[in-house]
Amino acid sequence: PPISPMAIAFDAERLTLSPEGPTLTRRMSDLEGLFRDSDAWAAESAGENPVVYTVTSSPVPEIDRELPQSITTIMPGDTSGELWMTKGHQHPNHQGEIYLALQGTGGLLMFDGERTEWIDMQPGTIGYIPPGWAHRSVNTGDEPYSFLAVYPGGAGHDYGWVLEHGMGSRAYRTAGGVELRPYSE
Ligand code: S6P
Ligand code: ZN
Repeated sequence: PPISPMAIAFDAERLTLSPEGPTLTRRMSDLEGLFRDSDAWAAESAGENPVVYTVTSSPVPEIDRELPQSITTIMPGDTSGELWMTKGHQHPNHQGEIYLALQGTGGLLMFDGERTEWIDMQPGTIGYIPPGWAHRSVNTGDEPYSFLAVYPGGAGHDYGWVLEHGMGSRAYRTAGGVELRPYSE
């Protein structure tokens, strides 16, 4: 059954939602096949296996015609220079999505299979993901990077698409900030 109208309390400092739905924790070992340096990834996974990001959801369910929200927090770090990031996914039935940066600094990397786009994200930036663009978030700073996502409940998550097609570019830490390099370099 559809859910009722509701207020969700958002704590802008602690970045919590109340009431809240499920929280997801992705550790390094959950990011197999995504970092360029697979040996470094394997060593970090077998070692400390750090938390790379968490996703806290609102209680709005991920079903067609609903409009759920979530807050993703990516820890600062890099694996052989490649900045810590989300797995990235494509929406199987090509629906759009909105991100609002809340804390820290990051980037929104998008790939439609041919073209790559990058949006610098800092608190207050709204990043728009058009239908058909795979999307990955990256922490470019040295503190946690958090953003709010609002997305169609029926959009789904195709993670295999990124394993098959890549993301067009990879984001690396440099002295001056971030550098994008071709996916296979
Ligand atoms: C959902 C939305 C976000 C991501 C989250 C984690 O459509 O884009 O809530 O799920 O940032 O990223 P990923 O790639 O592991 O799902
Ligand atoms: Zn998405």
